[in-house]
Amino acid sequence: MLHTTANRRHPSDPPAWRRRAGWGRAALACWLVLAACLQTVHAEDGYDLWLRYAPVEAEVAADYRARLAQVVAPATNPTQRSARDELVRGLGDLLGSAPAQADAPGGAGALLVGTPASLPAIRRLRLELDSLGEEGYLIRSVDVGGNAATVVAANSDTGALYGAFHLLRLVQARQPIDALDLREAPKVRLRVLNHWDDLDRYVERGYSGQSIWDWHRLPDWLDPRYTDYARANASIGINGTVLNNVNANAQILTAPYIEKVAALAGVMRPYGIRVYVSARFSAPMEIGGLDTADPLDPAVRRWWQAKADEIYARVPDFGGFLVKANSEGQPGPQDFGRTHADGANMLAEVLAPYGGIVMWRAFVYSDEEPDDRHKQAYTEFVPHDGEFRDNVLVQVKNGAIDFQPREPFHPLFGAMPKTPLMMEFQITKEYLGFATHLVYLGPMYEEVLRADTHARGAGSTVAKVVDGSLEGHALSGIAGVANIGTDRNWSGSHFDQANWYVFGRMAWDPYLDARAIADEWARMTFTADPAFVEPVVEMMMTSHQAAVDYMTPLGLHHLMGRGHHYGPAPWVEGGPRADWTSVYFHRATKEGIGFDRTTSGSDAVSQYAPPVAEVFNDPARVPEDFLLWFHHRKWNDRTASGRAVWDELVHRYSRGVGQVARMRDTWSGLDEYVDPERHHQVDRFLAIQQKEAKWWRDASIAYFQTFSGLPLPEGEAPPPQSLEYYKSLEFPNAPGNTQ
Ligand code: GCW
Repeated sequence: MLHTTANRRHPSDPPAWRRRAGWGRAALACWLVLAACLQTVHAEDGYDLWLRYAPVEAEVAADYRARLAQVVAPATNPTQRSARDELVRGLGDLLGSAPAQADAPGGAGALLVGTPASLPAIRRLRLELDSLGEEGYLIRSVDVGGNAATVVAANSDTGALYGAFHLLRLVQARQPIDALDLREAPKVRLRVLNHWDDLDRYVERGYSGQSIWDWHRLPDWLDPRYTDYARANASIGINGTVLNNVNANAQILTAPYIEKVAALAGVMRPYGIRVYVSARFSAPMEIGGLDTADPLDPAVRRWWQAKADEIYARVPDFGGFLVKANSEGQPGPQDFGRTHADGANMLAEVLAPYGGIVMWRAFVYSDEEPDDRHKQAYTEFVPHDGEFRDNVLVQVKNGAIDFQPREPFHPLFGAMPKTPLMMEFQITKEYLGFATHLVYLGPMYEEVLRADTHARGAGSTVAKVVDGSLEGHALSGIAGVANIGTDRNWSGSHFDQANWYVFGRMAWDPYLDARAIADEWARMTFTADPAFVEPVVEMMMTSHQAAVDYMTPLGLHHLMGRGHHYGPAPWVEGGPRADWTSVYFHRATKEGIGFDRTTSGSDAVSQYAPPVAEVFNDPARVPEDFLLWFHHRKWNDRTASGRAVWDELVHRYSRGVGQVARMRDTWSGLDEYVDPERHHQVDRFLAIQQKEAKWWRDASIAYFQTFSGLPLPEGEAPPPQSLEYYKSLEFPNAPGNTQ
């Protein structure tokens, strides 16, 4: 429940962003006004993310100040210092004056933060902490010597740091803190960002500037941004980062780069974050002078062992390797006649003594086998279930094709019970409008995590596969391809910060609710005023379906421009491989449209457990969002709405465009709650999105109509340009393309 006073607002009050800054409130002390003035000098540029710590309304600030008057938190090591500094800074900014700091609680309103080992006052409370594990924490309202106090307790300093961020979140979201009894422990062990960042600072599929890693100036120059990156990640529980692109450069494994990696590890360590690198499988040949990278060759194994020893000598808590092997031209064990298991196990063996792990990607598809690309990862990996060492995770994209706007869950989930499967989500929006389209990914992540694999009967959700609970794996992980760059707002757009945020929150707990996360994010990032939060959350929650509708409705997929993936290009055909064309995926003819993956088609459905396969195989039962993913339908076949396939397709394209228009309206009516800088940019980006949504609709309809030969349903506007016009558009400099 919210503090009721927090959001009370009189129509004649100044706008929320001004009130927050303290303008015009005569009751405030002079120094506060001064501080507020200074604050307005610094434009809102999004740099502070959800850690903005904007002042809470004066009427509630007093309550919070009374309850959090004094921070009692040891600071004898860097992690403890991070927690204490964050609390002092956060509470100070939120509540208008920094809390007192003390070694032991005294008087009312003490906030105890630490572990039984770090703080005697916590030890004396005899809290039950065992079940919280290494990284969990509890937050509780307690009585200390007859005074009301709050305790944030954990078994480790990192757990206490996570608890400190949680407490700040409560204040930021204006939650009551007088009767707290919260226990939190992450459900997934490895919560990792994957940066597709090259060593020259180019970011593959990056839409927010250059790589934040300034490799050239490392290790001597540590950009303060690295610390803010670590803080932001720790605040949502992310505990690992893979620094470089999976299309890896072996240079990262050379001595000078290991020094640079070590420097970054030093910044991340106090925040509970381990660093990992993407390893190029052929590195022993490229930088080691060997003439093979065969994983069973003793010299190759010795080379990797020496490399692991070298890395751990510099980075004792190094996380391990991420590997993209035998995929899209990357080298791998198959080049030497070996299997994925041979390759992964060789690396796992050299890391095991140090506690390192291997994240081996299952995003593979062969150029020799012209089988439905949907099926290839399953075909290649399932036979190796049980062969991987116990410090290997197989990292599987959420769907079988490639981060499309919407995909059914990957059939590998539930199909490799003996292997921990790590989820790979994409946070950067390669196929979802880059950074300009407002698309909140929470509903998409939620849909995949809640999907039922039926691997062990009903209720075997993807979340249970991923968190290890379905098969009892201790090792578990979720990875997200980062959307972070040098742009001042980190993610290229203000609303893409929400995707970084929701990724972290769901990696911590894959059962969380996308709407609830949007709500807490909006409160922290903009304002807790419900008149703002409610419409914004609604807009965020509808945004994913809107994008699916205007780009790839009814289960269509992979129709973006070749290479850069910007804009509609359902006409793409020819070139080096069939499955790099759009026509391969939509299969439109005069008769109908869609990829037949039923038992009478490519039979990809049979890779799912029977109850799932039956549903996907049946055009009357398959969720309509996946109709053309699994079925080739005639243009005049009826859909659930009663409309013919052609009419439904057009209807959905237009529905998506209409939804973006509503999002724009919503946002433009919220200017009084948001600072002008951020409001303006979101407004302009929504205008771009609306233009591009319409482009998607028009170009797609113009193209598919050449097959269906059918008129547009009544009331539908024809595309304003010819198909030739849409086909003629070229974007050689679209961002993020592979170099
Ligand atoms: O989605 C595709 C991207 C590639 C990427 C690949 C992968 C890093 O277009 O840019 O390469 O997936 O996931 O390996």
